[in-house]
Amino acid sequence: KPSVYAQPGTAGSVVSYATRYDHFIGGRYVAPASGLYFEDVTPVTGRPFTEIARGTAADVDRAVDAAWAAFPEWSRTSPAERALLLTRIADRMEANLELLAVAETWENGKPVRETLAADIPLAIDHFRYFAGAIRAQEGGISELDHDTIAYHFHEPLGVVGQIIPWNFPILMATWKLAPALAAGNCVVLKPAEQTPASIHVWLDLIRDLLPGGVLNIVNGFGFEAGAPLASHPRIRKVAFTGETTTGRLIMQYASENLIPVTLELGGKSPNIFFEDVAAQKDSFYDKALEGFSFFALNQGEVCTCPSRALVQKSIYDGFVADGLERVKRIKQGNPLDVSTMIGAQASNDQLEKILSYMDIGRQEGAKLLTGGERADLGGDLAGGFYVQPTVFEGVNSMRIFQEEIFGPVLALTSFDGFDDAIATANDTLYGLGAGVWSRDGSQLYRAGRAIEAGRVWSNTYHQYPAHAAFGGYKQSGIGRENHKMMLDHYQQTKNLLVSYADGPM
Ligand code: TXE
Repeated sequence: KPSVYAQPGTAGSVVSYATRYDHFIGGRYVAPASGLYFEDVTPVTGRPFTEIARGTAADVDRAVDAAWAAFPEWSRTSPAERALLLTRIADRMEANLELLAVAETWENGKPVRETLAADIPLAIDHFRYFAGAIRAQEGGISELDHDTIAYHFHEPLGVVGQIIPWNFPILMATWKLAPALAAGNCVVLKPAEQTPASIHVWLDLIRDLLPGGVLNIVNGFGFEAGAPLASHPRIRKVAFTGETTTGRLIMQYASENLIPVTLELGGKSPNIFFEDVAAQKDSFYDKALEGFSFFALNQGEVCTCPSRALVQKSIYDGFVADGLERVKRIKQGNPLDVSTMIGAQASNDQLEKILSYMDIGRQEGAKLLTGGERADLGGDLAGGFYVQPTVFEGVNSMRIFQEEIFGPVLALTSFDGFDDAIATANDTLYGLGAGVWSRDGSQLYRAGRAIEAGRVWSNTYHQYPAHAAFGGYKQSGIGRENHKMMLDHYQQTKNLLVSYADGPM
């Protein structure tokens, strides 16, 4: 394997993007009704590399029609057939791991060492997991009396709308598509306008496996293509991942049609380090320091980013000094270099948002411990969207502790004891993720139960297996993703109540 992958469009690259991507509707590429396209920019260099169809309500309409046309046949395929198809998608992806990993890195700016080891393998496993889950799913019967039976069947919802963000384009598409397709639905998916192209690279690899109309992709912007999809009167459910304020709008649209929503929204996850972590400077201590530095993973563009670190006062100075050493060792550079640990932010807008939060932190009196600037990597990367891993020390009432920054910016504070830690951890509008670090199993358990968040990692962080439920408490969302329980969000229950008796009712 190369130590640095060649840039798409240059000699030796494993990826060649098309110069233009249309919508994918009814099994083929379709030009946008508006005739308009927009530029897709790589965060690696800040330069445009392809054009994308700019979707509008007319394109969404067409995609919803195509999806309904495919639904009768698709919904009657057996679970075994659908499972086989998902497995074939997974196999195709596995055989093209480097292609997908480089495409994702070029599109999003994240390091190729992560797309190779995490994003794409997790996406592959997701298809395999839901292939197994749908095979293993069973309905139920209730015997009402000797001759009367209530059968419970799982039925697909129909055509579902899915709107995804830009922080893990292929993985977020997979999280939404695998359970929806496994359950027998047809889908209209809208990628984020910042990162549509890698999804099309994926689509080109697998599209011959799917019957036309089962999966439709309409590209475009939130208000132009996302809103017409989420508010379309002929979709039966909308699944969304993105900002909390957009989630509110999605729910409003869905309320007009009285359809279910699943929302995976923002976070401000606490990462709590109890004093016994530092009882010895051993491999566990080292693991905890790694957990401390994980706020910079994926450039901090993770809804569960451990963006608030809470360190017990008795170990604060030593632990933070060691933690900062660790942060300074995070290697920043060309995302296509396999040794790079932090790459580029996904868009210029996101870069500017992060820099403005750094100013906010300074203005509200937080103390800058490291970073705090845009990273200038020079050469070809000079125009890319790079930010230094940054740590601010302050108090939980500050805006940088309360608002989602979605960048490699850590807000660090201390706590006295258990109750103080939990109160600070829960002092947030959000409740998506959390981390707890301790050598005391009972303390971990009590903290895990007391924190108001859908996922609490104990002595680990940032693991996303397909079979662990993921989703938010409070303003971090509604419903869950991953785990076989996700099938419930894409199915409805049909009860058939049958009398087999010949006699009177
Ligand atoms: O999100 P949006 P943005 C957070 C993060 C980030 C901020 C803004 O803090 O800085 O949100 O990012 C589509 N109807 N997260 O502006 O707008 C949009 O086209 C229908 C956290 O990109 O929510 C895109 O496909 N769709 C998050 C998707 O929604 C609409 C991941 C997400 O975009 C729409 C991303 C509308 N009215 C951002 N408006 C996480 N929880 O992982 C936008 N969209």
